[in-house]
Amino acid sequence: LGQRPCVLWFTGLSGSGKSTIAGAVESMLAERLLHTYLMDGDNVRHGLCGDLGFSDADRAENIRRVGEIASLMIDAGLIVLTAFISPFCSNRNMVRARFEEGDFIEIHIDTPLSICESRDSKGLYKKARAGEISNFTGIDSPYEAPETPEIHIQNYNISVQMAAEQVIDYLSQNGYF
Ligand code: GGZ
Repeated sequence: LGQRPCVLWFTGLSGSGKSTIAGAVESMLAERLLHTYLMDGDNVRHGLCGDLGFSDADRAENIRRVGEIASLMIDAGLIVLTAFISPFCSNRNMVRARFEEGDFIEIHIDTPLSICESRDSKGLYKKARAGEISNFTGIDSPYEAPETPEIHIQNYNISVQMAAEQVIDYLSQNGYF
């Protein structure tokens, strides 16, 4: 296959750009004829994790299941991209421990809360501020930023293209393709 399977684990606030950047990375990998799969809330939280909400325990279980599926997809030879808030260091580190060294690549999409909140594409921050949604990450539920992610992207005043290229550069420099 000319590719080393791995999971690209995107973490960051709602509205930080995780899914958008992961989608752009996936397109760039596809141009190189690499085999990928992208998991995010849109294709996981309705089916596989349709029974889960946003309590700390439910988020932990969401992340655990995504990690297990990603592990199976690595066995199938894929480059897996996951885009979940995954707000807790302990949950992310639990997933990391499931993988061989180098198979788990943590990518922090670091966007200031004020920017995420000003985008508010789904109006969820507004609802959270109004108390209509509880346990909303960044408002009344914590986000624990990774201390030593493999890739740290400050997603502020840069294009999606530039953010995605940081991931592509990391993969090519470290021999994943
Ligand atoms: C955070 C919530 C919440 C609460 C609904 N807190 O911007 P979105 O809409 O598309 O992304 C958010 C998504 C987060 O799901 P994850 O599976 O990524 O979360 S976790 O990793 O913590 O399990 C948001 C929407 O779901 N959403 N309620 N209370 N985000």
